[in-house]
Amino acid sequence: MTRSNILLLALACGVSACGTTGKDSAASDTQTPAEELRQKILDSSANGKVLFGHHDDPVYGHEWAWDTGRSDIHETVGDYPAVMSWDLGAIELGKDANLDNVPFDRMRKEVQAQHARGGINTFSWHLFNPVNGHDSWDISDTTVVHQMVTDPEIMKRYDEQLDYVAAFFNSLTDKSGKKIPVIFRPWHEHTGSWFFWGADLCTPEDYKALWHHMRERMDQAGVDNVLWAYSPDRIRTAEQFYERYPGDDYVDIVGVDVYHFGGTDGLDRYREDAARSLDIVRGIASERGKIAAFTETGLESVTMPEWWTDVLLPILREHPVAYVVVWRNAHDKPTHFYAPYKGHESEMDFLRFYGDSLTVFAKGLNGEI
Ligand code: BMA
Repeated sequence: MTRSNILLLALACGVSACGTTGKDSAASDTQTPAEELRQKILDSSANGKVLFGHHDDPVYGHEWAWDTGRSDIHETVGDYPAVMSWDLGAIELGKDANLDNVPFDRMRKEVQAQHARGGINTFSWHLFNPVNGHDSWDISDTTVVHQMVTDPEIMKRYDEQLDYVAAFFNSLTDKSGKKIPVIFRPWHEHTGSWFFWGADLCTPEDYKALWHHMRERMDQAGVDNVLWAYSPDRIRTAEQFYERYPGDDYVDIVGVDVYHFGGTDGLDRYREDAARSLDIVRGIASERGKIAAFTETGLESVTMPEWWTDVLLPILREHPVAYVVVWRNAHDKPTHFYAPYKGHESEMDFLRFYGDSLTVFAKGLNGEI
């Protein structure tokens, strides 16, 4: 464990997490499911470990889809990711499957399986907006968020959307009927302007109101199994991070999304942006008693065969956070993948990444929380 990790843990315990959740895991009887998950992640981070995550890992991968028991990561290293990432987009329309066609029933089963193997689940939400029904990437109407937090009719529709999300989280139970704790990371990458909730699309006040309203509605619906993650796209300063921060009462995890674009040419920029962004969230996490995370990253098609140990691992070693998530391996877009698969040219390097003492996959997390 590095000195900065020890400091991080000491501050985290001093400020809130250990203060509200009991001094150690022995107090788990009195913890809510979310508090148990928080403690589990803090313990792992205090041990100097970084949990590895992958989006939609066990439901499809590079050139396969919907089989059960498959996973590109498992087929590469013989282990599942410690963190499974999912997306709820389209649940708000009452659909049976999300925007990438993952059935919600299947997602629930995989969340239960991941929980049973000791792993963690995190959710993003690429929703269809409640104003004109267009997808998250439609930025043609700059009034959507404002309407969602001020127009009574649109607010009612937003509430109905939130009720679908709440019902899903409430339906996540283990075999004994106990709620499964998960991470929810709504309104992500809002420092960019490619989603309808992005920086140029709404004011900081309206953005924060989205969060506040969401949280009230979820609390009213009895959702007590969620850790809330706030995750801008790459950031330059702490001020930029705080500009739209909904407040300590609304956030458990402070993260950041930074992708590696442009292969070798974009390497320096990626290293600099990732290092700076991670240091900002690490500093904020330690000041405020939050968990720090690398909530999304990756190099599309993993075009550098040693990307895992040459690029990502050194970043994680020098700027450690609780977990890192790489995006999906699409089954229907041959170049849209961020993790290796059996036979990919970065497979051997990913095995080294897997074997490094810094990284943790599902087998490194023992049993149910
Ligand atoms: C994006 C891409 C899209 C996908 C969306 C939600 O980054 O992977 O193809 O629909 O995420 O998962």
